[in-house]
Amino acid sequence: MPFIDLREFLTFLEQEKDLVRIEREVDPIHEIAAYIRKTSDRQGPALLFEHVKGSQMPVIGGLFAAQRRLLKVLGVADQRSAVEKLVESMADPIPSITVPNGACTEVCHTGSDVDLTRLPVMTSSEKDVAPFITMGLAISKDPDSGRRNLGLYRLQLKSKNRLGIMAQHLAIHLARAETKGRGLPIAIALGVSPELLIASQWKAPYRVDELGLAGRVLGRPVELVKAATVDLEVPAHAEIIIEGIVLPNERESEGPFGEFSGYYQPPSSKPVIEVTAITHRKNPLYLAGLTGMPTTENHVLKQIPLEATFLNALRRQFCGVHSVHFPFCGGAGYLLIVSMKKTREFEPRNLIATALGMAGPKYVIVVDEDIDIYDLEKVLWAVCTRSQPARDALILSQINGAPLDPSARAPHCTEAMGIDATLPKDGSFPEMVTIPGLENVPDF
Ligand SMILES: Cc1cc2nc3c(=O)[nH]c(=O)nc-3n(C[C@H](O)[C@H](O)[C@H](O)COP(=O)(O)O)c2cc1C
Ligand SMILES: [Mn+2]
Repeated sequence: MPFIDLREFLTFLEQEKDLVRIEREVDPIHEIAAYIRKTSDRQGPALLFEHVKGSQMPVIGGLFAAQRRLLKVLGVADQRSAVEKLVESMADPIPSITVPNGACTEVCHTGSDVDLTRLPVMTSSEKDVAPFITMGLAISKDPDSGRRNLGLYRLQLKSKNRLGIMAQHLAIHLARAETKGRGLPIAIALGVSPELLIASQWKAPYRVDELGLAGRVLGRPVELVKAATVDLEVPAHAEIIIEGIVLPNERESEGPFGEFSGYYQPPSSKPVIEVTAITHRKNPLYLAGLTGMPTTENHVLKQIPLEATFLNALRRQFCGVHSVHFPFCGGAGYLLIVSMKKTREFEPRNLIATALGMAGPKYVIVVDEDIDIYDLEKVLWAVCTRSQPARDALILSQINGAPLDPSARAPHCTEAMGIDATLPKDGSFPEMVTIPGLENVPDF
């Protein structure tokens, strides 16, 4: 079901009784995060905090604490259909359009009027160094080609007009701007429609504008307006826009921050944004997002787009790939399970090498088509009964792999392993046990 903006989605959730209003005043330091943790742990409703200490803005949290809300956005009944829908949509993008006016610029603060501390940015985990914006859609352009990129990158609140950032494709834009001795213009859209958040999690190839996928999921072009102080276009229906420049050749300590692995990421040197404007709707809502021990909305939001990314890429190489799954226990990133009908005996090993080459998963398990990849008991049963460690494991050392892996000895350097748990093609394997007539037993 398409939702043009966050508000439309919230109205829908309220009708569905899947949104709860919290009237009592809550503290953005840890208390909002604790509420979101609780709703995440029980697959509960989205939360609307009406009164937040120190700010006029209401806060939304736990929007994707339960997967059912993401499935509603995509208009499908289950995870498998959601993944297939995104794979189809990726092949058929609808480009965004620029319109003259948008609600996101109703109020405009620039220069000394910029004050990030007026936003109700939450501090999540106990040892987080500062409040972090986690659901900000970062928009930037390649300084050479002008091509746009979208990503959700955590932003550390440093002062009234300064943010730290930890980026992926945007980091390439920054490196290219720096070679020209320039900073990188950036716009961060807060409180965007759910389709935009989902599209941001597509790990599209570099140079591909993820807004095209958002348009396809929405069923119409995403509407953009010109930003106030930087040469970028921003989603017209966002609640809040932060504009600024990622400063060239400037790095500052960022972190610690409690990450999706379930561990704190220690401080390290990261780029810095100098904020030039904050624009917003007249009565803006602030969208918070919890990251931490699986399962949080971080994991729920990225899982299905990540599965679609890998299903799409692997199917291009291996026609027998049936489905893929990044379970939450692997932080929706470290462990990839693939089911396939292999066409040649050792094909799963090629698939493992390809998947590990995509710099994401640290463990890959390949099973036959008869295994339900969403059933981890069955997957591990296949591993235990259909594979031999020395024969069927494939280990790579020292690769640029799983991000923020707490067990890695150096940043961006991990080891990775795949297990081929498929049966031999020639049928030389004991038969699986079955009981005839099981389907005829009446309900009792
Ligand atoms: C809530 C949330 C927070 C995220 N925070 C970060 C982050 O701080 N840094 C990062 O590199 N990726 C983060 N991600 C993942 C990226 O947004 C995701 O991999 C995206 O596809 C990256 O886009 P890009 O490939 O265009 O850089 C986050 C994802 C979610 C759902
Ligand atoms: Mn990208």
